[in-house]
Amino acid sequence: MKNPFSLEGKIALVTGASYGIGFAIATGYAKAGATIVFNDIKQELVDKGLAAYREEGVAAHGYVCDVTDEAAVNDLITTIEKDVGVIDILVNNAGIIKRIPMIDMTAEQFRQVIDVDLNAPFIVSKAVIPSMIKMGHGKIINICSMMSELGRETVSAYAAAKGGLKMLTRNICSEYGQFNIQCNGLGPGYIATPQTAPLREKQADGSKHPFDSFILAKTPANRWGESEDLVGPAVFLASEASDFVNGHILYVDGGILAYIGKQP
Ligand code: NAP
Ligand code: GCO
Repeated sequence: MKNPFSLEGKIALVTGASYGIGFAIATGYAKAGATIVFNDIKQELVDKGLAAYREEGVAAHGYVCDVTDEAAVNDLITTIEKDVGVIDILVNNAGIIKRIPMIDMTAEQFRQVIDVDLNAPFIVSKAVIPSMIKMGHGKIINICSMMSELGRETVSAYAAAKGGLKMLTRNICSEYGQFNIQCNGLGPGYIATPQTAPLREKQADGSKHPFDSFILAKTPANRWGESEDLVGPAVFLASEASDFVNGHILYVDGGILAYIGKQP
């Protein structure tokens, strides 16, 4: 029986994947047999990413592209199709967060987060779907969040974007499932990456950051996630093993969404 989790012969584009969650997912895809393509917003990051992939034995293809720029994204997809081949798997991973109380956040700051975290997945998905339709298959995985389901102080723009990304995921499923395109979300819990580093910084007296203790109390696994915790679920959603899974948000959160939290 063919391994249903194999990605042999597939081309995967992971956006914003020079490091962090995107890098871990792309590396896992390479180990499952896929050819890896990634982009980042700066050449120096792409170069660092290429070196990091080489250290993992992965001969990745890296491109500079701001995912919020539709013309640049369309050029990127055309270039990838010429240089590497048609994209079978898209992971909309690139993302930013601004932690600012809503009434102190400017409309421009709000728009910047929506632009990267919601508009860009629309732009990149729109650019790859026509070729997926021609191929007769495709996988789109949107990196959602606990904030696709929950709010918290200071992350209004991010939660609005990630909530919208959940529904964009379901709508791509609804509109393109008939072409054998599966679009699902992957919802990480709290993962130790540069994006959450400010929430884990040791205090001046050497004690844990209060948010660090808070997340441990909210997580049955009693630990922060690692990017590697996401690789298996991401391979599943990119593989033939999930061909009848569509419009689903797969939360990889150590149990946070199921748990009221440890009594202080
Ligand atoms: P990260 O460490 O901040 O990495 C984000 C990546 O996206 C960086 O490489 C960044 O490049 C890139 N990026 C940002 N804006 C871009 C743009 N306009 N065009 C192209 N690339 C861009 O974040 P992460 O923790 O790995 O998170 C990756 C994804 O997972 C994000 O969508 C995030 O919202 C989501 N997520 C994270 C967690 C967590 O706990 N870490 C949990 C749930 C969901 P630059 O360095 O140049 O900005
Ligand atoms: C925050 C964190 C979260 C995580 C992630 C949780 O400030 O609350 O950054 O938003 O990044 O999205 O799933």
